Amino acid sequence: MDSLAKTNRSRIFDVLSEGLLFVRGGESTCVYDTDADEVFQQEATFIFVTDFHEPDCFAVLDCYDKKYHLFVPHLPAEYAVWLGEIESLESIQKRTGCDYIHYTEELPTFWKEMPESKRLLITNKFSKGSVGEVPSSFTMTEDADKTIHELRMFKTPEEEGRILESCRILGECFRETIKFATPGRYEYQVDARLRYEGMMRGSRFVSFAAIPATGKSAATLHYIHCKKQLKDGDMFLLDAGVMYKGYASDVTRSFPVNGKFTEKQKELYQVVLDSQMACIEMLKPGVEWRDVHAKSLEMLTKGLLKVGILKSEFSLEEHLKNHTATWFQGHGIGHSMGLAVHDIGAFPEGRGRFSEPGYSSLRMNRILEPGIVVTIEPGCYFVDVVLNDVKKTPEKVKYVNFDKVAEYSAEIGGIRIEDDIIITKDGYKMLTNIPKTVEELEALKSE
Ligand SMILES: [Mn+2]
Repeated sequence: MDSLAKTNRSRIFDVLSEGLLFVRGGESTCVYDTDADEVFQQEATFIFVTDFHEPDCFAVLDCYDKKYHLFVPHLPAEYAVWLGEIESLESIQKRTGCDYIHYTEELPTFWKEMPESKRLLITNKFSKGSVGEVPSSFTMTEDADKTIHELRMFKTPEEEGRILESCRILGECFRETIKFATPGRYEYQVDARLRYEGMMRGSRFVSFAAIPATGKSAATLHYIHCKKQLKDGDMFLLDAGVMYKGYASDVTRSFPVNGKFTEKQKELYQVVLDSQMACIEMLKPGVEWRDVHAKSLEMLTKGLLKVGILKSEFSLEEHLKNHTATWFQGHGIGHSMGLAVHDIGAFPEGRGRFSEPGYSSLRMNRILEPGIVVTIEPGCYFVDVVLNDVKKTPEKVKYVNFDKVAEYSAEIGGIRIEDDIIITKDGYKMLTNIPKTVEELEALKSE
């Protein structure tokens, strides 16, 4: 085991000088009301603290003495028959580097024997229900979330390494899957191909249910139904990610299933790509996340004015003031990413969600700093329910040329382009490297 969790624990000890930090691991589960085991995936914060990927465990970090206690289940003998060899406590201790190892059944005694001077118990929301019976002399807080969210936001070199590997694997998955997504296949088969390619490269899990959307399906932002057949002429939107040792990646590519962009597809694709490039270029420490989002709306407005979907009889400023671009890009510019694909810590103390129009869908409210990993994912979609509302609203309808909307939406459901990026001391570093320009995608499709 590498030093990832050890580094994280010492970061926690640097912040918390007192208290017992209790973290609950993920639980083994069965499929609904059956005895069929589900595939176990470890809980994110537990990975952060322990990097131990077995179910039904707890960790206690003794911040007074900077010691790490690991609690593992006392497995019955028959486990060995049905599920495999039971690892000895010595072996687990060696493997995890924990200072002390216990069975989970010993937790009540552990609390009871804790000296009076060490009776501050800190948990997070996820863990608090599992602390068991704690003597009344303990003080309990749920402050752990605050501390852990903030630490998880800033990636250590070890964490960056894992995310980079996750992104590298995903790049290979995308290359194979984009080639595979041809007319006649089904959306769920595209999903299957991506999972296959990931597993073959060591990614046992995806980082979220993939969005493999052909034609009109791509107008649904989190489309996961996966039932439709790919037709010649369709644009395809593939938003997917894999996990590598607990760390996520998350990429979107949009491409024609027959391998050749039409003129209209190419034009609108370029609008989204220009927006993405402009947003990426502004990434550096000190930049407000909301300003990156504002840039994407500005770029989309300019692009839609150029292709004629937004009416140029109104000025750029007037379009921006009326948020006309948000009728075509209803989501935020991206999100933080790490152990979770939408990583926690995006709203630090004193900074909540935005309420003003055009900004309420943002998944983060922070100033960028080195070590933060973000996705940049502008898009442009023709969403019937949104556009029908625009059509019915006199103060909105005047800004949009619906003949143009009809022309473009006949060939495009939606386009999104997404990459993963880490903020560095003086700018940013791309973590993903997957064909993206019209030329690159057409060349890949013709391989
Ligand atoms: Mn994303």
